[in-house]
Amino acid sequence: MTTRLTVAQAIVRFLEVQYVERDGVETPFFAGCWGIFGHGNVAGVGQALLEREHEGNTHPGAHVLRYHQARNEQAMVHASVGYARHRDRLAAFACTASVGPGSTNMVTGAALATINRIPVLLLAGDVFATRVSNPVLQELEDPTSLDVSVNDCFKPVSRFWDRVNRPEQLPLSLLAAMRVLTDPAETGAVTLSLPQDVQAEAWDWEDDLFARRVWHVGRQPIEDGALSRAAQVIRSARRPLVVAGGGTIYSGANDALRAFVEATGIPVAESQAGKGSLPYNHPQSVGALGATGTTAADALAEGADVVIGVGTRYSDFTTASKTVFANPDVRFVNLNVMSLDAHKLSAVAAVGDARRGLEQLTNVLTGWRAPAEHTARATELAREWDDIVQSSHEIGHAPLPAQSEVLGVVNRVTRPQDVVVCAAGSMPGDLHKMWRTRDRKGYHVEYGYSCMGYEIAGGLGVKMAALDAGENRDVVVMVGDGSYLMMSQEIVTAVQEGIKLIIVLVQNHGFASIGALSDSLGSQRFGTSYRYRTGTGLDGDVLPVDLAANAASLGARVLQVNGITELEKALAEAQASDVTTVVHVETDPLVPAPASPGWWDVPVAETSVLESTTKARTTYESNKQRQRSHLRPATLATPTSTEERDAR
Ligand SMILES: Cc1ncc(C[n+]2csc(CCOP(=O)(O)OP(=O)(O)O)c2C)c(N)n1
Ligand SMILES: [Mg+2]
Repeated sequence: MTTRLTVAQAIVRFLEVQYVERDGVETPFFAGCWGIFGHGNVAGVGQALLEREHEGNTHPGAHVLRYHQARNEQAMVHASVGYARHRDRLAAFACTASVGPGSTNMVTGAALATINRIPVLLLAGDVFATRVSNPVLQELEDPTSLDVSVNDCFKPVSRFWDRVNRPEQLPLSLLAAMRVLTDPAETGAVTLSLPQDVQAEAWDWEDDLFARRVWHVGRQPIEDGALSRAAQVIRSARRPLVVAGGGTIYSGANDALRAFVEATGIPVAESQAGKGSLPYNHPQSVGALGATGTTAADALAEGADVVIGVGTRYSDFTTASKTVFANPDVRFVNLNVMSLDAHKLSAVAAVGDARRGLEQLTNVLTGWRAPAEHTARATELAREWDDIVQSSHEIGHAPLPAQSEVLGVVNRVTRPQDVVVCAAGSMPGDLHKMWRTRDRKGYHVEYGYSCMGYEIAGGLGVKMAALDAGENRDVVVMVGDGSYLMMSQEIVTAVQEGIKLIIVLVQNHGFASIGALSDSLGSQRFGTSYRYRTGTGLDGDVLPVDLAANAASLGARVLQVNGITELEKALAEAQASDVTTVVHVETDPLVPAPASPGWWDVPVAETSVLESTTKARTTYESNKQRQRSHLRPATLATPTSTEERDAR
């Protein structure tokens, strides 16, 4: 049996019947389709979505791919990523865009999705396959080939990329796309490039293409050999440390992690994506690791002899650019579903699902514990850091509050299950160090791509995910003025969809983060604050921008506050309200958060006429000395005895 449909209609039908199953629970994979229409998709995928909406209206309850309108294609990919991350990658969105700029606007979103290992399906409009009308509006004309279009830009940022030039190609492309999207080790952006003529072309499709299809997300165990190598290294440890990454959370391994560390006494440090793996007040939780690390986590990493990475990709922020693991005999055991990550830092590679793998490790290590004084020291160090955090909430800076005070209030007044969302600027580092996470999904900072502009769009996706999952959570987006100016237009989408966000807009007139970085690197905060041009550069008064008025003009309710007491009142109002509310607060950009001992490798000019730069270069060179390559295979016996190591 066959059904005659266009390529676009067939895609929509197919997406509607894709399901995932994990741990026996089956759910639809696609939550809907974001789209902005132009000539590259309006009569193709656009027409197909319209037809299905019509179907849904005439047959209420029909399972149709719901369409959502966005303001910007990059933002709709961000919203999709926010959604899929909150749903632990078991549900995702498709995004349809027009040919040319509509599609290339999604490239940044694709990179963000792939780097964070979050699924999103991009249906990128492309130029005619038949080429008769060439060059079409917005077509790139490559003099060397007629087979190249701007959509080739998606190749390095997609985990699967295909161009569907003929209808017959579609079934295999769709199946390949689904396999990658639902594979936890391979997932990321998947791009199907769809020539505008092919989208509208009809074909007689085998009905089997539209059969309900379930993609099974298994829990791959660590194979026996790797498990015993991992156990052997861990048993040799006297100062072990777990580094929990995003994979711990996506796998739902939180309870398994807790059981593993409670049985072994090993403390847990967290990457940005892994924050929330353990609640902040668990006695073995030592918080953020690395360049934005807590004094507790970084001190434990410094002395660690065995580091157990769980679901982490060991970004430079996590390893403090490979300075944080300073013990010359440190060895790594990496539990990761992705072989690439499992093998990093010359580790014993334990390829497998985080939850299943932690259960196996708990089992094989039965009876073994880290020295009690090590566990006790971790608890003590974490308590010391928490005292530092508490005082940073209470500094009473005037006339403008410090950012740490703002974060303190937001953290205190939100409920454990509420989600804080952030991505770029000075807040991600401050949140990583200081946010007291009480729920496994309570902390959502996009720090794989750290993309300015993710915040509001991503937060919208998180809230949609929470609503779809029937969860009662407020989503609190923390956004700086720089990020806000880059991408705030999805406030309109939130208003349109009747979705409530709480957006805390922190006005500090420029890039506090890069300003501080620039200062520390001898670049004198050049180009990092928003100031009028004078005869000497961009160093005049602050600009007269009114972001509160801007947010109000987009349809949000806006509460403008002065100081911490008003902020607390406004947050209570926002919590009680059921509409998207922007709380606008001005802070002093020059008050730093409590310092992290971690370093971050940002190269400084080797030669310069500026004294600030040459001084910074000297510091840079001495920090470079601390960098480690971690080349020694973890399975080699350590060259020094435990006693010698302890004496160090
Ligand atoms: C799209 C993008 N461009 C540039 C950067 C580099 N960058 C990181 S933070 C930042 C400034 C952010 O400013 P703001 O949102 O006001 O936050 P603040 O630093 O003031 O806390 C810049 C330019 C980035 N991360 N993303
Ligand atoms: Mg700013």
